Amino acid sequence: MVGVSKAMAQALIAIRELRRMMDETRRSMDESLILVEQRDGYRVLTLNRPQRLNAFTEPMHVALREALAAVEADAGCRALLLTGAGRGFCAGQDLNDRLSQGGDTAVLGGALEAYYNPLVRKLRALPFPVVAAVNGVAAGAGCNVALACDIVIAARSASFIQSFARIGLVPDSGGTWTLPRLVGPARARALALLAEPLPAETAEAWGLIWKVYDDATLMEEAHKLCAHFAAAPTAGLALIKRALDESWGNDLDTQLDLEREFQREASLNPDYAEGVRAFMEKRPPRFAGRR
Ligand code: T3D
Repeated sequence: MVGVSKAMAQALIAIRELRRMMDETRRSMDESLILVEQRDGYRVLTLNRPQRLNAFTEPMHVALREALAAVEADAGCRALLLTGAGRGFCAGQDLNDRLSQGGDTAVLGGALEAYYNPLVRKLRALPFPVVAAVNGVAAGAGCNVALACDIVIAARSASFIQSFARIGLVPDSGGTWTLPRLVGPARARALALLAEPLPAETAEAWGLIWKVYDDATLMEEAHKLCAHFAAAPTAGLALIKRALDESWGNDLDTQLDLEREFQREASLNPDYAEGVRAFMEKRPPRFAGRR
């Protein structure tokens, strides 16, 4: 009798544990770390950990990597919009994952190799424009991931912080490459060494980002940009991205050769013929956007 009731108690505990695990799985499925929205010709990816200002965790990196792979594999996708849920864009690495219960920190480098560097490389290499709509604070790697996008627009209330120096780290996710190229060496050094927040309006005035919009209109403007790109000559835009990126490592002579080759490639795409015909016929072009 005693044996039977012990077995029943164990079974009840096992059922309760199973229920708890199922609830947890359901909850984590409901709380997608990356929200994906399909629009006509483009996709919106929203970083979704608003309670932590969308700071990166390993599961969020994995979800973002999968979402980006799906975007790239979709031949009908001609632009990408990246933004953040809640009041922040992204606060960089989640520092909760960098402090053990005993108070120790780990030696870094692994997450850059596994996640941040491939993410920046992917954003640069996607064969269509990537728009970042910076809806709030963008700090640490969150700032530099935004700056890796092709067109960065921001809410007037947003700010950009190279917060690394505040915790004894070095700007990563391309920051040491991007910053001096966008704002020049003097401003890049001050931003990286002082780690002060740069208001969105100053970021625009300095050429760190493309444009600032009132908070209430940011997303509307971001969607307008993406809708424009979704009707643009996509293959040509991909070549523009590559040509501008490759220019940093080339002298003028090499770049002129590259432009000749890219122009040849662009002219073989039907969108070029459509563009010229539409101009001659005084009508708007209808680009197929094959890539
Ligand atoms: O492998 C590697 O680690 C290398 C890769 C490194 C890449 C990096 O990004 S290193 C840099 C990491 N990021 C930071 O150092 C930024 C830390 N955050 C902040 O300095 C501030 O939160 C902000 C300036 C971004 C915003 O300030 P504020 O006052 O608007 O908001 P808050 O109250 O500080 O933050 C709101 C909540 O989000 C708060 O949680 P609570 O108190 O309400 O429970 C805060 O702790 C949390 N939060 C913000 N940023 C992070 C974070 N939690 C964990 N990690 C964060 N990065």
